[in-house]
Amino acid sequence: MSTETTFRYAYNSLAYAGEDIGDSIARVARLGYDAIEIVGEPERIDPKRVARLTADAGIAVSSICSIYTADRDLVHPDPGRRAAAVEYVRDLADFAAAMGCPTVVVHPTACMKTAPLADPDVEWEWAVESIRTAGDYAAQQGVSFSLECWNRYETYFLNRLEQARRLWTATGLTNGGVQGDTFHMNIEEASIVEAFRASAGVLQHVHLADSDRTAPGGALIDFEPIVDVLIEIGYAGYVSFELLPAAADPFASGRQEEFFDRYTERAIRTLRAVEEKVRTRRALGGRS
Ligand code: LER
Ligand code: MN
Repeated sequence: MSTETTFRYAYNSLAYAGEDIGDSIARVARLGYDAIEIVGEPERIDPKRVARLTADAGIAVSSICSIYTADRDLVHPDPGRRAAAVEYVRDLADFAAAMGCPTVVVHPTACMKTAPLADPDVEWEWAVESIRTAGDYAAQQGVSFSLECWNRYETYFLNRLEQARRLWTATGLTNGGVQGDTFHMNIEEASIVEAFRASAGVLQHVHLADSDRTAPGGALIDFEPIVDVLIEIGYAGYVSFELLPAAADPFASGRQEEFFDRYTERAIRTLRAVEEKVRTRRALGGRS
């Protein structure tokens, strides 16, 4: 019987607003994580320093949490603004490559843009074109994309994984796939488990948070069936905790003390216990 823990855990440093990245890396390493997710702001964060500090701490960079502000809209009707957004995502591919990071999170629109500015079919074609252009460049840097779905209060474009799979297929890209975030999935999917199951083979990245976006174990989501299906589909990417204080706009949620030591410790402790329980049950031939 094997109860070996094989998930690789990461913590998204977005929650550590205002902190020096050196302190964030030290915390994540000290609390037993395999990796840290880095905020996608190449002008503010020095990738060479992150590469050095993570190597010294014995952890990896799992992913880039891209920050899709209004001026980073891959489906904006203004071609100049679309091109600027593509440029941002290409810069993130360079940023990731400089840290040996495998994955850049991609979403077609600005966060908090909740209605289209053009015909939805035309926007879809712009999304395909923008993501393909940036994705071809990322492939040359050895970087993959994960198309993340967000809830309806943050976007009208890609709320459910089946939509992300369709868009991913339309791009024709092979460097990456789709991404589920349990906070968003809990609002939008009929079944989180079925959405992950249907994404077998194309699931590039996972964000975990409880229903209130705090550390798993404190609110409504049952993580056992989620862990079970991730094991069932052979998910081999990072399990990254994206925990944020309550706010409509996730990028304006600010800094709250529990998200530092307290939730960083609780998240990995809770998920490791769930993972061990599920793996043990599966090894004994039990069902969820
Ligand atoms: C980003 O990973 C995310 O989940 C969105 O809520 C935008 O921050
Ligand atoms: Mn997320």
